[in-house]
Amino acid sequence: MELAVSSIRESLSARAGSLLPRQLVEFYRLMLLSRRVDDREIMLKRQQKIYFQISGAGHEALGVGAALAMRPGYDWFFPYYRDRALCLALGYTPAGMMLQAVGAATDPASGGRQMPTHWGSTSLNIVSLSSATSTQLLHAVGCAEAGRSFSLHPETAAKAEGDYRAFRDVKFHGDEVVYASIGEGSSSQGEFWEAMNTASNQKLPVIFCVEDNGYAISTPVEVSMPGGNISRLVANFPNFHFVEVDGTDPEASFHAFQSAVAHCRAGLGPAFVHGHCMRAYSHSLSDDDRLYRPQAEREADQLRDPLVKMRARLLRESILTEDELTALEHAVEHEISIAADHALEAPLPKVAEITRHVYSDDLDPTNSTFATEQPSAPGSISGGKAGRAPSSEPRTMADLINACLHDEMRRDPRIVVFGQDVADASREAALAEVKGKGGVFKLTAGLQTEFGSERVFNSPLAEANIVGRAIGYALRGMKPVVEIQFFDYIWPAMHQIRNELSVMRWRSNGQWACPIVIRVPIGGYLTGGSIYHSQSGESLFTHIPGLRVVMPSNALDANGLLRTAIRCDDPVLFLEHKRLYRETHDRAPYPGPDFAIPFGKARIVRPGADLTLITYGALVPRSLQAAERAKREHNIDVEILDLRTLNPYDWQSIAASVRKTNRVLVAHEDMLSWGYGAEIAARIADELFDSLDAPVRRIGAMDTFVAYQPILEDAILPQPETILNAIVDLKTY
Ligand SMILES: Cc1ncc(C[n+]2csc(CCOP(=O)(O)OP(=O)(O)O)c2C)c(N)n1
Ligand SMILES: [Mg+2]
Repeated sequence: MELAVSSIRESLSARAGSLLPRQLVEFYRLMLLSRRVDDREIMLKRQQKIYFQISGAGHEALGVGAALAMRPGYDWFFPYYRDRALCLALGYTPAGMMLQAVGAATDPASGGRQMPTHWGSTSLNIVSLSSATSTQLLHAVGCAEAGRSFSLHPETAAKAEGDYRAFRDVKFHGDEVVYASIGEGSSSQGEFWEAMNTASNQKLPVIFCVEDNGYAISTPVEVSMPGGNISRLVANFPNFHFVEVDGTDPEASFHAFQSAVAHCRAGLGPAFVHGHCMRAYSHSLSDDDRLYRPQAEREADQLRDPLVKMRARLLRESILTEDELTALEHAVEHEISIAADHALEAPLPKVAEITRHVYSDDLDPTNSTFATEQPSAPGSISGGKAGRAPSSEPRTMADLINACLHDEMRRDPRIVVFGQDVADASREAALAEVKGKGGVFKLTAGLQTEFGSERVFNSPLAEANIVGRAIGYALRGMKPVVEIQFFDYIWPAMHQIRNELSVMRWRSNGQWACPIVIRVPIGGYLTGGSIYHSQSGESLFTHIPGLRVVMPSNALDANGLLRTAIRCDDPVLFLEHKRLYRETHDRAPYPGPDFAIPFGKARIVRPGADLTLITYGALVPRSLQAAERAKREHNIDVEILDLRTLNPYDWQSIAASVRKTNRVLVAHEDMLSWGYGAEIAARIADELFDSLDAPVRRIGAMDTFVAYQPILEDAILPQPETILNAIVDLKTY
């Protein structure tokens, strides 16, 4: 069967005219295969043997046309749930689809973790998709950018030991094309426009396919789209090749994609294929379109059913007889029956393996690979020619983060840095006259000047664009280290972080991963930062499985933890407290280019016997002030633990300290209720109850926003005085 598809693809690519009779038959067979897999799934759903069904019925001609114009395992695919016919024509098997429908352990895309139609195949370059509409378009853009980068610098694809590169295979050809599809309703998502912007601007070889069936569930196209025609709205994007086509016509669809592929492969820019399809069934089996579509409208739509039209054509043009069609249909049914029977008997996923692939199995950032915690001796030069000597002069957190970025970019050519205003100057010529910006906090200063504009560049002002593209880069094996300018503006990227970045490895059962680093300035105590430049909110991210969350409190830790974050194989949210960037008390000498600190290892900032104070970030220096006063004024000896990484966190050190002191206070800058401390306090109460001589206390900001006027900010955020009072209260409980 696979042979038939590849031979038709080769014979098709050689010709531009109308399809030969045998090619039309193969086209029809693939369309029919798709429809009949849907029909079988519908039957199985009605028999309660599968748990969800959504069909590709009505989209088959466009899908097969796209697949036959492209190259499986060579080009890249970011399809959506209606692309059953596309996937089958690329070589995905009905058996693979059925295995996903029943939720089998051997489901090739997700091992029983995702709904049916959430395809994924590493050999076919079909990237695992989520249910979220349009998110994958930004991944497609990043994927195309990574392909371009590898083809310009093939040496960067080389494997390397000691970091994520050992586990990330790289494939590239130089002229591969990236396909990404959505329904017309999904073009209302901002991510659609963000992806179109970058693909256009960068002339990337991405084919955007909009499969227009006139409805988004029950919402007709004119409700969400001005004028009701997406082609008209996108027509002015530069560098695009545009085609609007009857997506129920196999030949027209195939030729539309042939021209789109030719434009992209030639490096002329992206393409936009707008296919007018129809919905042969309701949106999904959970929907009944008779509730919102009049009968006459539904009947008119059925006349455009591509399967019905194609069958009639094969008969009309005497390409196949009725008997031959029946034989073909029987063969397809037979293939599907075998696939369904096989799926219904397939082994189910093991409950014991539920948490497998939340994080990388290959590289554990808590392990000794990263335990080079001793700074190199000053004067010794490690890291080769490019390495820099450790120095004894103390440097700020901002300096040592910047130094780590320089070191790692020298060491690993797959690193790219992008975000808002992170370049020294986008207009390179200006650098002859000006110093360069390098980030609003200057953390990326000098990177573009040293590593060039291909590796360090400004993004558009769109946070989902930054994280979504980074995911695409990382899927191809690159290492984006991106910046979100302020934590307060991370929310447009939250959808990408929560629904794509953190879940990619788990939902694909370990087949796809996107280990990027997101650096984010966070926190208050700035005086005047107010609501949109001083917020915290780390617990919203520690609540996300699959995402590592790091928050250093001093220059040395920031340097060593950022190095681990960059080398590791999991996505990392790296929270940098703005107030600590240039403090003098947290400075440290530059520790050399190989200094790394494992995740999940707390630091004892101050040993003590009477009370354990668990904290992190800007509350570390404030806690230290409070502890010194507690000793001086009340003779209370406080032990301070700086967690440094919030996920994973160092339970062993917490437990050891609490067992010693029997009293514990958790202090953080973020709001108290549902804050990070709630989890730590609950676990201590649960597992260390017998060691406690007093209740577990918490300190956090008031449950409100950070205000502009300093007297308000001071009252809202925890102060050393607040911590001191809690220490005294707890000791005398
Ligand atoms: C971000 C997001 N919001 C809402 C949904 C729920 N949803 C699933 S499909 C769909 C309609 C999509 O319509 P369209 O893009 O036209 O594609 P079609 O299903 O018609 O092919 C909606 C609202 C979702 N999956 N993702
Ligand atoms: Mg639609």
